[in-house]
Amino acid sequence: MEFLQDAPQLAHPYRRDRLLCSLLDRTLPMERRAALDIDLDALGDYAQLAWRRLASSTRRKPVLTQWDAWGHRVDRIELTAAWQEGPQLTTRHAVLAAGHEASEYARLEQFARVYLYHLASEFYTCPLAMTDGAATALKASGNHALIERALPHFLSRDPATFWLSGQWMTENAGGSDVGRTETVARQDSHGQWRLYGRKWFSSAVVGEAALALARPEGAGTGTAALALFYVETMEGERRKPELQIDRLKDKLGTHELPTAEIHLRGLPAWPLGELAHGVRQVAPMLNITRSWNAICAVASMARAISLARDYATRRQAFGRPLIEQPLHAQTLADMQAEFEGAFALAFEVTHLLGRVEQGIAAPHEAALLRLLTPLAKLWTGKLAVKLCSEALECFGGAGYIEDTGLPQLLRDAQVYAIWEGTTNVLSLDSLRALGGDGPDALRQAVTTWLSGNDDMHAASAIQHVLDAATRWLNTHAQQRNPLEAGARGLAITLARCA
Ligand code: MFK
Ligand code: FAD
Repeated sequence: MEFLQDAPQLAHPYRRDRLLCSLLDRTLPMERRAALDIDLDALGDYAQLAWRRLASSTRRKPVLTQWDAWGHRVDRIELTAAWQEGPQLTTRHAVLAAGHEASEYARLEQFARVYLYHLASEFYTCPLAMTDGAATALKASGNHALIERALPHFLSRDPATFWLSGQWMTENAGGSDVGRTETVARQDSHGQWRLYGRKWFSSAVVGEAALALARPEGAGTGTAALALFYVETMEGERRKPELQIDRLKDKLGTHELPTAEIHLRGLPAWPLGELAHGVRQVAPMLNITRSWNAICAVASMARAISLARDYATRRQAFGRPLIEQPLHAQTLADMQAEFEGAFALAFEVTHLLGRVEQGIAAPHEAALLRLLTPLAKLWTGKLAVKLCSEALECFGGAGYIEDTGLPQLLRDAQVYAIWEGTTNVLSLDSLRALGGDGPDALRQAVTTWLSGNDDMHAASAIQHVLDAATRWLNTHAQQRNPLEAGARGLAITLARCA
C-alpha cells in the first residue's frame, strides 16, 4: 500500500488551550468564569468547524459588482460564507458588546472571545475592531446625539440591528502621516457637512457607518487642522450615491476581507466634536484597534503552533515521529516560549484596558496601558510573521502548498505589522508615551509584580533594562534624530521585558 500522510488536526482551540484556560481560571471570579464558558466553547467549536471547511471551500475572495444590467451604479459586494455568518455569531456570542459591559473583566472576557473567533472569522474581526474603536471614540467624544444614534447599533446583540463601522484615515498622500489628508469637509446651504475626497484603504466598506478624518474647508494644513466626522453609508438597502467603491484591493493576504478604494462625493457627515484635533479625537479608536491587532496576532501564532505540534505527532522521519526528534521538539518549544510571552503581554493590555475604562485603575496603570498598547501591537505583529513562517517550515514542503490551508497563515500574518500603524510608527508612538509617565509606570508595575512574586532574578534583569532605557532616553532627550533612529530597538527591548 502506498504511504499517505495524515493531515494535521486542529485541537479544540478553547478546551485544549492551556494558557487561555489558566489565565481565565486565575483572573475571573467563579460565576463570571462559568458564564463565559458557554460562549468560548461555542466559538472554539466554530473555529474547528471552519478549519475543516477550509479544506473543501473554493471561493475565498469577495466580489464587487459596480453596475447592474441596466447601467445603475450598485457597488454590491458578495461576501464569503464566514462573513455572511459574522453578524449572527458576533451578536449571539457578544464578541463586541461584551467589552462594553460595566465590569473590570469586560475587556478580558471580550478578548478571550476575539482570540477564539479571529481565524474562523476570516478577518471579519477587522471591521469588528473598528466598530469597537468607533464606539469607544464616540463615548469619549461626549456627543450625545451621535452616541444615541450609533451605539445601540454598534453594541447590538441582535443581528437585525447590528451595524459595522469603518475607520477612514489612510489616503494616497499619507497613511502614517495622516496630517497630509486631502479630503475636504464642506457645509452645504442647509448647514449639513459633506465630505469630498478619496480614501485609499477602506476595510469595512460593507459597513453601515464610519469615522472619517477630513479637513474643514478653509482650515489650515497639518494634523491639528483635521476634524473627525461620523458618516453613514446606506440609504435603506442601497449604498448612498455619494459613496462610490472604485475597486477592491488585490492583496497579499486577508483575501476574504473586502478592502476598497473609495471616493466620497459629498457624503453627509457629522463632526464628533470641535472642528479640529481630529487625530486626538480618533486616538481612543486607534488604541482599541491596536489591542485587537495584538490579540489577533497572538491568535495566529496559537493556530500555527497548534497545527505544527499536532503534525509533529503524525509525521515520521528517521524512524520516529518528529516530536521525538530532539531538535524538532526544541524548535517547537522555542516557538511556544516566544508565543507565551506575547500572549501574556497582549492579554495584560486587555486586562489593564478594562480597569482603566471602569475608572478603577491606579494612575500608574493608566500610564502603563498607554505605553504597553503600542508595544504589544508592534511586537506581536512582527512575532506573528516569524512564528507563522517557522510553523510552515515545520511541515516541510506541505507548508508551502496552498490547499493545505497553511500558507494563508503566513500571508495573513504580514498585515499585523502594517495596518493600524507600522512597526516604526508605533515605535515612535512609544516614545510619545515614554515622554509622559511611561518609565515610572513600568517601574511601579515591576515593583507591584514583585510584591506578589519571588523571582528576584527576573526582577533584577527587568530593573537593569529599565535603568538602561531611562539612561538612553535621558542622554538623547534633546537630540531627536538619534532618539528616533533607536526607537524600534528600544520598543522591542521594552516589549520583551514587559
Ligand atoms: C484583525 C485585527 C484588528 C485590526 C483591525 C485594523 C484594521 C485596519 C485599519 C487601519 O489601518 S486604519 C488606519 C490606521 N492608521 C494609523 O494607525 C495611522 C498611523 N499614524 C500614526 O499613528 C501617527 O502617529 C498619528 C497619525 C496618530 C499622529 O501623527 P502626527 O501627525 O505626528 O500627530 P501628533 O501631533 O503627534 O498627534 C496628534 C494628537 O494625537 C496628539 O495629541 P494633542 O493634540 O493633544 O497634542 C497626540 O498626543 C495624540 N495621539 C497620537 N497617537 C496617540 C495619541 N493619543 C493617544 N494615543 C495614541 N496612540
Ligand atoms: P507609509 O506611511 O508611506 O509608510 C511607508 C514606510 O515608511 C513604512 O515602513 C513606515 O514604517 C515608514 N515610515 C513612515 N513614517 C515614518 C517615520 N516617521 N519614521 C520612520 N519610518 C516611517 N487604513 C484606513 O484608514 N482604513 C482601513 O480600513 C485600512 N485598511 C487596511 C487594510 C489593509 C489590508 C492594509 C494593508 C492597510 C489598510 N489601511 C487602512 C492602511 C494602513 O493603515 C496604512 O497602509 C498604514 O498605516 C501605512 O500607511 P502607508 O501605506 O501610507 O505607508
